[in-house]
Amino acid sequence: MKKPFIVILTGAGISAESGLSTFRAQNGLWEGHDVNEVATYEGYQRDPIKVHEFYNMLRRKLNDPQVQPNAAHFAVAQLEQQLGQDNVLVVTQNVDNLHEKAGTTQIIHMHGELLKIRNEMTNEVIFCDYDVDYTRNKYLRPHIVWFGEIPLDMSYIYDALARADYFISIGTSGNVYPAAGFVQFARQHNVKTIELNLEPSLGNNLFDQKIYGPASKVVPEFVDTLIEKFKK
Ligand code: BV8
Repeated sequence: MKKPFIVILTGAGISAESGLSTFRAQNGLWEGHDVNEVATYEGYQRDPIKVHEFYNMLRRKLNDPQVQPNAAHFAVAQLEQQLGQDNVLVVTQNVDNLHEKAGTTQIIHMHGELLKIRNEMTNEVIFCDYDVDYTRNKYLRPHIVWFGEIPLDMSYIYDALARADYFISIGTSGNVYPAAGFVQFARQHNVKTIELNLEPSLGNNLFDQKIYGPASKVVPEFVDTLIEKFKK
């Protein structure tokens, strides 16, 4: 059987069981932090040191040895291994590196990465797993897509969605665009759409199939059914 091309969109929910806060949960990430202060370019211009402190804190948390990929990340990586690198693309809204630590190689961080900083003058992107000291170099900003900024690799993502056989959305609430619009775009291209989440997302009515429960349980189960179906 011809192997399908699968695009997987992930959000904070897939990393929740790895100990990373989601955004809108009670003690969510934005809790206590004004999004406009720490996740907009205007906020960065107003107080770059506060913004660097926020991302230095997130980076330190991500570097905590306790924070490791969970069964959902490993299942997604296994799907790539089983179906092949040309048949699975992960598009993540997450800025953590847990997909890569689980073995995923075909991945786009559409909202940037915590372990990277960018030189605003040269646009050079640099690996960074340490606290950034803004006073030493004023041109280094977090390589993160803030609200009002254009997400990364959008045309590549839309091309992939248009030719996909399956669109699987995992651990996202469907609040933030353009990611929240991918399911509608996929439907317009006759792509089979599946939602795996703890609870119905804002766009849940747009999905052909919905499975609710913790990612570490529902994602491995769903991946097993896909591998079974296409291994022949
Ligand atoms: C842009 C980086 C122009 C920072 C982030 C149309 C309509 C309305 C508004 C807009 C629109 N178009 C644009 C906008 C404005 C804005 C936007 O969407 N605002 C919202 C708030 C209304 N969008 C933008 O500004 C974007 N830029 O539009 O540019 C453009 C666009 C296209 C082409 C050309 C030009 C840029 C947005 C990116 C901002 N940066 N992150 C950082 O991370 O520090 S967004 C950030 O928030 C995340 O990356 C993610 O995208 C979002 C959080 O959402 P989720 O990941 O879904 O997390 P959440 O907590 O909400 O939900 C978690 C889910 O998991 C829940 O459903 C929960 O039930 C589930 N869950 C929890 N535990 C588990 C679980 N599921 C399974 N298992 C579990 N254990």
